[in-house]
Amino acid sequence: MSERSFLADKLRAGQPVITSWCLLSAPMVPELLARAGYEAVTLDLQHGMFDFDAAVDSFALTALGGAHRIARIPVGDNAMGSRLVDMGAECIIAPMINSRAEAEAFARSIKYPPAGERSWSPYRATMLSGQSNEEYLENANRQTLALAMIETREAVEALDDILSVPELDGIFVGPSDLSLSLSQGSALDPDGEETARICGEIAAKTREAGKLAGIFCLSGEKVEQAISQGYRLMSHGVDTMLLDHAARSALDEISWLEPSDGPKAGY
Ligand code: 3PY
Ligand code: MG
Repeated sequence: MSERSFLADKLRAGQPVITSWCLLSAPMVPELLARAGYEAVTLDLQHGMFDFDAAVDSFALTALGGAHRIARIPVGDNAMGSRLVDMGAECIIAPMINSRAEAEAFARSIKYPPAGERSWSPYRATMLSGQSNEEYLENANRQTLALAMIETREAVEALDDILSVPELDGIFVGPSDLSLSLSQGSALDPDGEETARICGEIAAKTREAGKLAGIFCLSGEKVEQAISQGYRLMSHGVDTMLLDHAARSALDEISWLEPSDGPKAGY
């Protein structure tokens, strides 16, 4: 991928994009995932182990590997979103957005005036995207995506309001938290029928509103289902799970070894 290829353009053109998902803070992991063929890499600063320095290095190596740069910020940490777009993130995913006010505050934190209040100094983003200051200023609000996570009953009920925020580019569904919220904490069922039905409705409303829809998936089957529902940005492949799976498969080749009965990496 050239420096001049932008995630926002692909998603707005309706192209499906698969992102791997990183919890480990070793910056070479995103590079390896990019080189292995993931078109985008998401650094998870909500549930992952990243500090800011590791995220900065990880974006640089993601770019070296030729993939698009996405980050999920901690809950309510809009200041972190602003810092990460300065460091070259092309898309920020904000978890647990439950109202129009939260969606608006988040989206405005990563858009320059008049759309928002992002403060100027994208010296790393310009380098990684191959743009001058002037080009970056002209393009940043369009090229830098703000996606609000829909992952509670409250958010589903407020979806029309959330989608009415002009500065918000789209949504990203968290099916695990959504299933927990829908069942009032009694069932973690990201792949359940009810969760899938609601995910379908969320995608339909989002597309009707002319916004982008993304969703967290853990399998190829879920990615296919998501695409058929209208989603275009799908996660697939969490670094810890990929490593766990690869290590077990590698050891399987040694015929005299007993397979490990240790707990598998989950999510
Ligand atoms: C969820 O499924 O709740 C997520 O946030 C995925 O990371
Ligand atoms: Mg979640």
